[in-house]
Amino acid sequence: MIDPEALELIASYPGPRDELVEGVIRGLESSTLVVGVSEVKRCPRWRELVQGNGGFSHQKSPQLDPAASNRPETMDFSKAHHPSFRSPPLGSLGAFIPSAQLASSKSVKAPSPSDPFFSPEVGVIDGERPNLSIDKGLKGPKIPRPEEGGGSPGPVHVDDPGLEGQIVPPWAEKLRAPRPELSAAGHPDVRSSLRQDHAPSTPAIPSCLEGLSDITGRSTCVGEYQDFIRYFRDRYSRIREMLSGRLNARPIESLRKGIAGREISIIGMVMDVRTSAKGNKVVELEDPTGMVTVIFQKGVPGSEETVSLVLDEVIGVTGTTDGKGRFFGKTLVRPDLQARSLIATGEGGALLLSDIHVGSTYFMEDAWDRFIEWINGEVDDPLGIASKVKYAVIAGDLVDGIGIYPGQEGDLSIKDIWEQYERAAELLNAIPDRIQIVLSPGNHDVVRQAEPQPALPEQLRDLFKKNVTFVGNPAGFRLGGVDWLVYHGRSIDDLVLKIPGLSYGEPEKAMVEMLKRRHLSPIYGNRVSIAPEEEDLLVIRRPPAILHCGHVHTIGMTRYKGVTAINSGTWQGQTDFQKKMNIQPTPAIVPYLDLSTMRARKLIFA
Ligand code: D5M
Ligand code: FE
Ligand code: ZN
Repeated sequence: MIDPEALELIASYPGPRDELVEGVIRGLESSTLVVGVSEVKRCPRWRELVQGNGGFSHQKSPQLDPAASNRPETMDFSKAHHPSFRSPPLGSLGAFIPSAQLASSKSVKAPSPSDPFFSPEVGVIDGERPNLSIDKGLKGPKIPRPEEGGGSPGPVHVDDPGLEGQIVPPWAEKLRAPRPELSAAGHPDVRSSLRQDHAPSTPAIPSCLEGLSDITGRSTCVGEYQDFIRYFRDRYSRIREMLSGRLNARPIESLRKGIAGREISIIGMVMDVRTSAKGNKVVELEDPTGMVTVIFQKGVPGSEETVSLVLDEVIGVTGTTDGKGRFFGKTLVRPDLQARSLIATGEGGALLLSDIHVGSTYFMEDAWDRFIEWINGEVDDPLGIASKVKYAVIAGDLVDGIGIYPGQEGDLSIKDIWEQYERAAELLNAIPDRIQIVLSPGNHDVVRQAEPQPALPEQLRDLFKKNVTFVGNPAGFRLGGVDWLVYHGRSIDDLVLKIPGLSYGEPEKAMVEMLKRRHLSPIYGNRVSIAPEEEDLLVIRRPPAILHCGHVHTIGMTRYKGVTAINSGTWQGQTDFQKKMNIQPTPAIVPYLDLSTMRARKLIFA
């Protein structure tokens, strides 16, 4: 991340700015999160030219242009913005291909410095995926890529019409584990991404959760180009498998003249979608054997489905080919779930939480205290819900983190990442021991940003009581007799942007779109950085009984084909940024799910 003032400073540099940027990056400590003014000013290039005290004797010092700082032009910061671009990986983590090499074989769009959500990832091709068929030497046409109020006593209960139908005991003991060194080697480095999971500090967790599926301790990718091909093929073949029960599809390379006019089916990944001048949808579809242009003519029954097509989703299409590389689509088939009223029921009550953002000045501590009083049975609870709660699942963003977006320091009441987790542990440890807590990370937590994310590192786990189980993001597991799929939900930002009819106010609709596509983050290369692991853990293999997300800070519940989909909102009040963006969070409302009936309620502590 770069401090805007540092960026201005760089923009005002009278010499070759790319050289300054390189110099600044070379001088960075591996633990640097934000490049600030001091990092720029201590660069020899800066000192030489601006302060005039030397550094590189081979260069003459031109005069400082007094107008330079007002120059409106922007500089190309794309390479320098990649923290790993110039610096070798830390430790002996094996082969590592910086994105420069990826860039040589494929056009790589480096993250824009103006995107506050830029995740400093290693080897993630941003905005473009490799062709599925790349190593077969098949060249398809070159396709450009487009791009509620309560208070004491007890919570207010609101039945949610979508599915059916608002509170600390003093610390028995303050948990003060010895504080580990915050070094690049031992501390979970939020800048490192693909390599972090290799660190011995994040071993697989001996979990008490049945059937746990997550990346923790299993990451193998190093971000090589071939990793990406393998990753997309895995995505393709898993979803193809789901579709092949509904379609008898042929490989795209077999669409020759001889079969022109006959109705046939294909299964491919969406490489491009555009609307032609005549209003037809033109979709470039790719499978491991080749690529074809699919045309869905306007007004043809079923063509409405095509408005929600997104890049990189895997679909089936039935239609006819002209044998010359064009395919006229009649039906679009998604790997959607089979209709069912309910996947399963279990036992006990569960609280769904997310986006607590401990350490943020906006964290709603009073509301959290009410929640804690309630769950500990210290206030009136007419429906007796508190005593029925056996589980609490947290879908990410436990803390606000540090260096997540420029200027975040001003929004932090706790500026030290370790202290944020200490405080978060205090808050969670006030939940009674009888409640099993499952904790999955989000983009504000101190694990790699690329998804799938591993569970919190071991040093942090020690802060929490034994009733907390740590899982990755996403994580599939069995709890209370039913299958859960927990995913923080960063892809909702992309889905809301790309699918007409979706909004931040109704995050459950975006979750339904995930289920229809059997993928938690179908669009590759926008907000979500995906690590090209051997298996695509973001594929929704078996329909879960519960899909639980967070991230967008708005509560939402629905049932879709038997799956209970819940977004658990937040505990963070509206931030200045969200005010500017007109994002209206619904803080301090907790979804309670009775697993024996799958009926949900909103408990309001705001
Ligand atoms: O994300 C909370 C929500 O707010 C999520 O929908 C993204 C949005 N958000 C928050 N900060 C930003 C910035 N700086 N740019 C764009 N969108 C943003 P969370 O993960 O809790 O920060
Ligand atoms: Fe959040
Ligand atoms: Zn988030």
